[in-house]
Amino acid sequence: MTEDLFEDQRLPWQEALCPGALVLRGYALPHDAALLAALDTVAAAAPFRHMVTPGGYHMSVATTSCGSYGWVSDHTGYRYDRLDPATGTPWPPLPPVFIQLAQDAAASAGFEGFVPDAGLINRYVPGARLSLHQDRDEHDFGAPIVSVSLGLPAVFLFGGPRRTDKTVRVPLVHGDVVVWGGPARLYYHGVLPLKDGCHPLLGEQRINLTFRKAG
Ligand code: MD6
Ligand code: FE
Repeated sequence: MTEDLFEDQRLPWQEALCPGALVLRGYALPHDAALLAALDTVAAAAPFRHMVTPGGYHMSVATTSCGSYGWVSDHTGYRYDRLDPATGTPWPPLPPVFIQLAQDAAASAGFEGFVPDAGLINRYVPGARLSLHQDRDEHDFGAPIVSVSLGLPAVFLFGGPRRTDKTVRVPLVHGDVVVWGGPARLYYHGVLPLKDGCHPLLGEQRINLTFRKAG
């Protein structure tokens, strides 16, 4: 009966970070090949680039977007825009596999009826990091965010409503999904510098997909 010992550790496995924030371990694993194929299509139309922060720094993370709205940063600030500033054309559409995964993951976490209109894609190479921030450029904080980790593992820093709140370290690996909303929607979070490594599917990089309702 050894199976029973591990009954509650089979994937997918849910871990609550706090009310409103949930890690769905391995949730995206069955779809990783389809997600990566769709990612290639998006990145071919809207290439990854290192956005400039309002403070004038280039982000170590490279970004692109898909959907009706893309996330943009420049010297004037952060915003969502219907056009990709690199091409002057609309962002490529959200691939159906992205929409389905985002809806299903949100529903599993208790957020029924989530329909993303923005997919922000972050690419990390070893050393790249994301400093502590809130996601507050979206119009409707009632909608959750669904975040999918692919490739190299990373340590997600998860804090509270104030920048100075204590943070916990959450290791995220290929296939993990974080759903984030309700009372945690505006909590500070970030990603520690990515460690060296080589992932069998993605090589020396981590990809994070975040699905939002921006408009
Ligand atoms: C990342 N994620 O994991 C960065 N934001 O690469 C985020 O900044 C994030 O994972 C809001 C909700 C979930 C997230
Ligand atoms: Fe964020």
